Amino acid sequence: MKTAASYGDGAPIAAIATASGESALAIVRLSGENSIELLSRCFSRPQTILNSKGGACHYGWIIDGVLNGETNKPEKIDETLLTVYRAPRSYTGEDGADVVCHGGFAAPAAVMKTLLKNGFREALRGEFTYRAFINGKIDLTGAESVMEIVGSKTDAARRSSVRRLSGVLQNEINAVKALLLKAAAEIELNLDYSEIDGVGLELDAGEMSASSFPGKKEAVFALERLKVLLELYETQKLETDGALVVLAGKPNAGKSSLFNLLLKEERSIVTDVPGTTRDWIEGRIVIDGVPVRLVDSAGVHETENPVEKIGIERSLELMREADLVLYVIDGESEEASEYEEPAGNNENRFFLWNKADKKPIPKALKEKGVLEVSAANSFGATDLTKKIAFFLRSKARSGEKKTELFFTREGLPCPGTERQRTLIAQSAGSLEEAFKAASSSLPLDIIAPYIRDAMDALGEITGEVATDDILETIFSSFCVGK
Ligand SMILES: Nc1nc2c(ncn2[C@@H]2O[C@H](COP(=O)(O)OP(=O)(O)OP(=O)(O)O)[C@@H](O)[C@H]2O)c(=O)[nH]1
Ligand SMILES: [Mg+2]
Repeated sequence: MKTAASYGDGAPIAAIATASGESALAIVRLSGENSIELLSRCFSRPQTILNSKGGACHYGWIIDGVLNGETNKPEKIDETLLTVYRAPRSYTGEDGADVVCHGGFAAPAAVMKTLLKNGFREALRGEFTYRAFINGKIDLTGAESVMEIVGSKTDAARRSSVRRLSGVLQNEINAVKALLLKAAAEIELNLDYSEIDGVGLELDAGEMSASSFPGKKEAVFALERLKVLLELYETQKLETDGALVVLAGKPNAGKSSLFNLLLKEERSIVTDVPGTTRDWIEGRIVIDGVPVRLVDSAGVHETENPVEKIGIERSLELMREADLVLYVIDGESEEASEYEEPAGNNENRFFLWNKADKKPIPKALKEKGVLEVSAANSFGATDLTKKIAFFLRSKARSGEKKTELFFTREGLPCPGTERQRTLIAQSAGSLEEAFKAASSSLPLDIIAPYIRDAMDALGEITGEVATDDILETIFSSFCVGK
């Protein structure tokens, strides 16, 4: 793999920016030093683009062998419309162009081949965005949001990424950093004074409680804001990835029947043979506005059958991962009324008494909160979906602040990637360490580095503090042409 340094070499690069496949049009993108001059060597109207001031569209043909010294008869490659950009007014901040040619497999590939012949090299993954970042056109949160937009599977995900592209997260991170900078400055000031005349610390200590320190007010506020970002991330994850809801229980309980009922389609095989579902199957639904990955799993029971065993292992694993387990009890079975609560976390679990059409739920179980349903005639389904949605919503807003925020957060900052979340958590962790040190009455020169660490972690989010390895990791996960 190439290192980040090769991303930044400024060389003229080109890439097909659209997905391969039959389509009306495709875009071949190019950027870098001298790129317009190189392009003019294989364009039917070279002077037009050489004279172009940028931001303008030009019609012409990509031609192979016009000015590149080849003796072969020039060959028309494709009819194009291209937009020329002049630095710094371009996506990358460099000279460049977007060549719109015909779509499909052959035309863009031929245009690309011609460009490579004329001095361009193939762009690395994410290299255009990398250059935009290096040239100060975009910060790291913006760069990452570009890939998030490309990868968005729901409209909610797209909206959230667009907010980050508009700099909403960057602004919030910078605002928190500014608070910490103020805190750090106050600490430094006190450190300096205490060095000069030896009174700074004693004076402050006299004025403040034991756990206080200069700049603490700002640091506390900063931590609060970081915590909100972390909470919003969890909420957004639910909104974009969907919550994992797993149907589990003994064989024949009616898991697959309930799965089909909730999905409103006959996806999972239903028979009266226990052990019908061997492997788990997933379907996507939206329950009262909450996106859900609904999973039907193999019934859990004692077995020697190696195939069933694997399926059961997977069921148990899914139950552990799930945001919510719908544990289905076969109401018709003998042992139903004295069902045993399966081991594990009961907080994330609803018990469903299925086949209520055959046998109503015993009062004792109803009082314990077991829900009565019938996959056969949809009894209890509306109540169940409401309860699922309510549960998932409450789970997502573990903090009280989220109550009003959930699903009404247009414009609110929110981390979009695991990298950003980890760094925010790291920053918050450093601040908590600073408070701990303060409450142990440790001196300011012990507290100060924690505040600086917290700032550095935030700087890494926006890319202010970022090494080549970090950049390489981020940009190499992009697609070519982006
Ligand atoms: N009367 C009645 N029968 C039901 C109901 N739900 C499921 N059944 C029947 O119960 C049997 C088992 O249903 P499934 O949905 O395949 O059960 P499962 O839990 O997926 O079973 P496994 O995949 O074997 O673990 C089938 O014959 C269904 O028609 C219900 O609400 N009422
Ligand atoms: Mg089944």
